[in-house]
Amino acid sequence: MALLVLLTGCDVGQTFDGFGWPQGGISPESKRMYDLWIASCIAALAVGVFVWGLIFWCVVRYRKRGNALPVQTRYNMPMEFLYTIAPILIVSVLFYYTAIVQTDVDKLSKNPDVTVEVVAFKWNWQFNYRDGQGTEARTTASTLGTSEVIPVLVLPTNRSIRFEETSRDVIHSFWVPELLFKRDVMPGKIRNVFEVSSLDAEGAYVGRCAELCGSYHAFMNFELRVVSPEKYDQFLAAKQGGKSTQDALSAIGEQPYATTTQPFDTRRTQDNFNPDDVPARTGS
Ligand SMILES: [Cu+2]
Repeated sequence: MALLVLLTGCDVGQTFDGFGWPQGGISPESKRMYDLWIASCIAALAVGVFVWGLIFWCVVRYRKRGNALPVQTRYNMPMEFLYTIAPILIVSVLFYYTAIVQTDVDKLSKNPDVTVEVVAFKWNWQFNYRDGQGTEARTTASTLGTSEVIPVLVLPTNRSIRFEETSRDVIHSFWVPELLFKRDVMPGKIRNVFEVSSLDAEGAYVGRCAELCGSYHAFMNFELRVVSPEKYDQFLAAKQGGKSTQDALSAIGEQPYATTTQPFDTRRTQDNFNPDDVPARTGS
């Protein structure tokens, strides 16, 4: 394992394109999940190479040489012991590291620097900036997405952020690919909560709904805009002063509208409602 830690320390993952895992996570949690994946792949490959080696060695070394029956090694206790114990050991080690990373990703702090309430509904998002945690806290500023304007969730770098999720109707899922993380947004009393200990790269990142929630599920995009803490404070002050999200973004020198995605044309009248000239429920 010490070897594995060393190997992941240098960037084996990058050489192999992350072994299929998305690269470029922007939170410490996403980096830890990435490292776990890379280490697991290296462990799996090490076992694989060892097993393939044994198979090819056996194929060559014990190929048929005559008609004499080869030595039979059933009930070889050391062998049986080895191939019972080895997989248990491997699974235990993988389980151990998975549990550590999972606990770390799910960890909640007592006093996160920023708390944002994520409200999902068919088919858009509302982001409420809160003055504390839980349902008792108050919303101090809010951004509501519409069919014409993609909601932009503005958050700062270098601060811990708590996401508190709630849905108005069905199950949605809050997903920003760069967090390498998504969590279901449940209706009713369930309030799913998760935290990132920081966001490490300023920029604009597309966010999506990752739970099939109805006709316009695929249109439920939003944008996460990560800015410096100073800009974030100015943004929040502007919002609290009554500015719209777009005006507040302009005020801090940011693009007022989403840059990573755009509103989709729902073509609602055309596809979902019968045009006036075609009477409903005619024909066969
Ligand atoms: Cu949804």
